[in-house]
Amino acid sequence: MENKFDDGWGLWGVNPSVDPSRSWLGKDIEVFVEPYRARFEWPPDYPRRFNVADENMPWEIDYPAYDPPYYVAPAVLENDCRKKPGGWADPEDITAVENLPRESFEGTLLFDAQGRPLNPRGRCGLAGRGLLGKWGVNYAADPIITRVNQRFGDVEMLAIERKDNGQWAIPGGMVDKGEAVSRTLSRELEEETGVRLDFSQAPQVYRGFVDDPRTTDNAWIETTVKHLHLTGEQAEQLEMEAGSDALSVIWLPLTERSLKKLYASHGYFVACALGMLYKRQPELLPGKFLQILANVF
Ligand code: RP5
Repeated sequence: MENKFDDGWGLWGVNPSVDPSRSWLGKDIEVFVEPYRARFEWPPDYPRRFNVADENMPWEIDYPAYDPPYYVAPAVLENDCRKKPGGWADPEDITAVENLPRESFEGTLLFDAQGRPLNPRGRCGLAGRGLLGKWGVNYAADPIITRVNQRFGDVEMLAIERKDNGQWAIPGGMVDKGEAVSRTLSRELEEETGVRLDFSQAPQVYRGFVDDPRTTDNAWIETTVKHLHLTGEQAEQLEMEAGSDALSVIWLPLTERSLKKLYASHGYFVACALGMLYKRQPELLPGKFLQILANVF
């Protein structure tokens, strides 16, 4: 069997040598996110990551030569919740963090000798928190909204252009302290796109690690992804306006190329959401889109 990760999609259980029109339709879509961007990409203000070979990623592997740079962004230090009212970041001194989670969606967490949580996907070449506020898991929520463009027959998603790097993305964001995830999904969608939708009945696509370029050995993002597919009429009624972290908001036509260029793991999440939709209600997606899904899976 070929390496499942060759194309960067990180799909479990799909053998690309099998006729895809028969293979993925017969199986459950199991979403597994590989840490690739978390090891080989980083925002411009980060130091260069220490290069970690695949076999040295697991923390269980003894790796005495491992010497990642340490980085915490000034914005994180400035937003220390112990120093600034309403600050969104943990204190830099990890011993001052109250109720540090011992587990996450990924399971029971490991800790290093200084008590710092360790990334459940292993070493990724950078210590500290980088741009992430919380030590360990930083919870996010990702609302996927799709439609079929009535005029052209393309499947499209509601996408924002991120202010930090200009990439198209799902209009997701971080879960606030004590907030229910269905509330985060609606709140982030409205803040970033102006669109108001209820996610309490939306099917869940995924829950777990996101391959985000901000990831470090001691801070990472785990998300809950839910999907709403709208009729043409419902989509027409939405009033879109870019806000907060978005430069613009559009209905982005989904092609193999646009899916692969979405921020972090978002293209993979969107493909999985539509694959799952097709399995539930095949009549909702145009035949020409199935070729895109078949190529992805
Ligand atoms: C991504 O970061 C998650 O999937 C989510 O979409 C996003 C949250 O971060 P911000 O958009 O708040 O920066 O990896």
